[in-house]
Amino acid sequence: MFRTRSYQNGSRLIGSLSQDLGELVASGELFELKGIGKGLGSAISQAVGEGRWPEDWTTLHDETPEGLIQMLGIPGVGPKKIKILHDVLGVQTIADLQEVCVKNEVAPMKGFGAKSQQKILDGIDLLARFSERRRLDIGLRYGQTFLAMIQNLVGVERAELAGSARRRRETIGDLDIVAAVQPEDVERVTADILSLNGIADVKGAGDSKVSVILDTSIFDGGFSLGHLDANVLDAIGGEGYEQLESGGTIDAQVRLVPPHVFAFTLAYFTGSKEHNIRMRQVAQDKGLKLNEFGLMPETELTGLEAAATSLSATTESEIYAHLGLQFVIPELREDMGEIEASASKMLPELTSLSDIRGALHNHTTLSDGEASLEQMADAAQRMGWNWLGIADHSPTLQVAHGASADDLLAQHAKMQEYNSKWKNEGVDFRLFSGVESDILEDGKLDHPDDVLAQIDYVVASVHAMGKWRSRDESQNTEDLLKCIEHPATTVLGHPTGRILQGRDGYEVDLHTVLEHMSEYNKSGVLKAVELNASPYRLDLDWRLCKRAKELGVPVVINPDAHSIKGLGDIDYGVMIARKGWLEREDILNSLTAEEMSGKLLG
Ligand code: DGT
Ligand code: CA
Ligand code: CA
Ligand code: ZN
Repeated sequence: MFRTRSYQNGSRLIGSLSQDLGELVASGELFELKGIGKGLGSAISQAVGEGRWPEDWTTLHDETPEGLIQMLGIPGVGPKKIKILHDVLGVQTIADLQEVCVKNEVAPMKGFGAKSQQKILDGIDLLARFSERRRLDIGLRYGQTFLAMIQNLVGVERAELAGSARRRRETIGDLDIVAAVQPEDVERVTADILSLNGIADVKGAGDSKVSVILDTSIFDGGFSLGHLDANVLDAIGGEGYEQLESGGTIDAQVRLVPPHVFAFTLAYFTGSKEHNIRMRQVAQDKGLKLNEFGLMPETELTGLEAAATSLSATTESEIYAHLGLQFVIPELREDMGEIEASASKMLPELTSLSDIRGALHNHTTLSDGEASLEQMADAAQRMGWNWLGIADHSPTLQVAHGASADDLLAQHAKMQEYNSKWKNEGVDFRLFSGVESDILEDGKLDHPDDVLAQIDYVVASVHAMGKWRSRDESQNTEDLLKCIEHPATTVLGHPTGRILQGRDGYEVDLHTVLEHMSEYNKSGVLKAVELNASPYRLDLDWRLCKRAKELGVPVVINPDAHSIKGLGDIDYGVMIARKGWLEREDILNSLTAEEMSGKLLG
């Protein structure tokens, strides 16, 4: 049984080789590689030489039920356990396994127990959630890597990411790529795509469409999740998640079309479906037909033949212009009012990364961050920011080493010193000292008022998820309202507590919460809502960003960085802010240090 491990190691080793495998076999050097034993080495030699694996291997593979192989994907379940479950309980599929766990038949078995049974159930849950969709950050990493490879192929004139990845949805079902290829090159480009790195399986190819499954080998072996805060790691299923993620896959479809229809195909497969339906109506009202091949007068012809009668467009802008519409950026194509705004030339001028001058919710080693105050400040300056807010955890959150009042105030004093120093040196940068306070019973904050009054601001957020998720919406909403009423509360942090692909947030009526915050802002008291930029959260949801804007509640995009690298998550926050219609003046991040200081300190 221990052979499984050595085979897995061998497989990883072969996958990461830079030398030609054929040469290694021919020269016998293969056997000198660390981790390639006699049995594995001769099997590989046979496969390379004769094009087939040893017969006992293929027989074993053929005779092993598919379900047992799929079970290997469940975190914490290895071949040894699978064999026992199969031999003793007759388990053949993941569904079988779930059933025997629910019936409590696994726990009493030798070597398992109640804890292990629960872990298997959690693992099945995680696998199911995870195989449906991927988070935006992961989807984009795959998408941009695969796209760059395709753009590099000879015969590909243009290629773009389409679908939900291009629209920057918070999770991605599958990747869609559109490539402009001359008809005579389609066959060769198709073959070249199929021979690219990172393709774990081919679902279909031909007829101008290639469907594949990508796995992490597309990243040349380099794949890590970076630092995760304890809370998030726990919510996504603990350590097992990293194993899943690094073995994860995503489906991708590439459509090869003649260059003159590229813009139409790109627009079609960018979607959303709802946006497309509205676009087709606009076209129809003008007596035109819009589809993935073109924009043409009603005709008997179909497909590419009909496209011969299409109005011409080499960019999407031209398609919108033909319909009397302003160009709609992909993030807004969700039928959330963008067609109407476009028709009346009232589309927002969306914010972008270059507007960002700082953020208010970040951690240091004072609580569960990896970097010191000095390292975080230095990184923010190098990013071109003019200010940085530090909001370490409060004492109640013990898993995150919440800081005591004394330590908090000491850090505050240190920040004041740095600020004076920078001021004297003429450096346009300053630190703001806050705290990420847990929201406690009855919406109370986690430090005495006199402590909170000494620092610059409070990000109030819920971390006792178990409790909040077990309560009803009205109770949670009421506690949030009370918390907002506290004079020290400036920012409502990750307002629902959701972890994408991990767990739902607690029930809360955010419309009421935002309306409450709106009243304060109308009377000149700053109450801002966070758009947590961690790709695990992206909370405030983009659908509500627009509502916050309408109500005049400022949004602050916060990376919630737990390391220097974590500051980079601001990118995902900006993507979602754009998707949520936010402009420069809707976000606190665009303020100068001076303006921010005025807002926080009066
Ligand atoms: P996903 O993959 O679930 O994250 O979401 P999308 O938006 O990428 O959806 P997908 O991959 O099924 O299709 C890509 C785009 O193709 C979609 O956004 C709009 C377009 N599309 C697909 N099917 C239809 C359809 O039946 N009608 C219309 N109007 N458009 C469609
Ligand atoms: Ca898709
Ligand atoms: Ca698709
Ligand atoms: Zn935080």
